[in-house]
Amino acid sequence: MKATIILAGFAASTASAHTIFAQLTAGGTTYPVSHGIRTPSYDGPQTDVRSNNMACNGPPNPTKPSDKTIQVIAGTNVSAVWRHTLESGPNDVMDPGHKGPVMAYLKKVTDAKSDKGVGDGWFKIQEGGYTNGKWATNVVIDNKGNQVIQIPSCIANGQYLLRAEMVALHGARSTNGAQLYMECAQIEITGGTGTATPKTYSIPGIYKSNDPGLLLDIYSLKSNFQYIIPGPPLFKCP
Ligand SMILES: [Cu+2]
Repeated sequence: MKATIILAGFAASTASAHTIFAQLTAGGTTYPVSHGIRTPSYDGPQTDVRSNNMACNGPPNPTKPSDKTIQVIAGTNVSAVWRHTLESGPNDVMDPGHKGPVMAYLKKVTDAKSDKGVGDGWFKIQEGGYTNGKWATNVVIDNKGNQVIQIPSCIANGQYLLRAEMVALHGARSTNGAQLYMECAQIEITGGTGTATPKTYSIPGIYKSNDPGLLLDIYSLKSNFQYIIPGPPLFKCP
């Protein structure tokens, strides 16, 4: 009886409350929904970490291109703003039962508006996992959907894709049960010193379906549990 109730709860939350990186705040401006971001009209996850759609989302979620690029100053904080749907407000970010890590990546590109993002070139610039009993997704939900990301001061100027990602682990006890949500924003970074050359990684390729951070039962955590955030190490300016 108890199991039936729990399963019914999962079904309800997975059907109704996924999430989308819908808009970007940079330089004190919150740009309109879908401005400079390839947003989908449906908020479903990607679940196959080997798929090219891991880079900037895609089928079965229909994503739309944007002809905008957002100016970002190196060394400043931007916010990826997450919403349940493209019409949702700050109190409807994602079902709080969607618990997991939060990450952000950059890729330097020639043309941010057309680059598909698939393949090498990515480096991780922000991450949150499980700290003091709280998942990073819940930190974003409690922060009205704002994922705060510091753009490194030491990277080169130019066009980049900014890939923001939230992962929900409620179904992650089985392979490919983790739900990964990501969109790519098209940005132009200025003010960077260009003194660092980050080591880069391929998407797909950064995750494996059996990564300890993607294949685990979050409902039976030991008291000394240490979550291992998936993906490459965090890039930091020297
Ligand atoms: Cu969901």
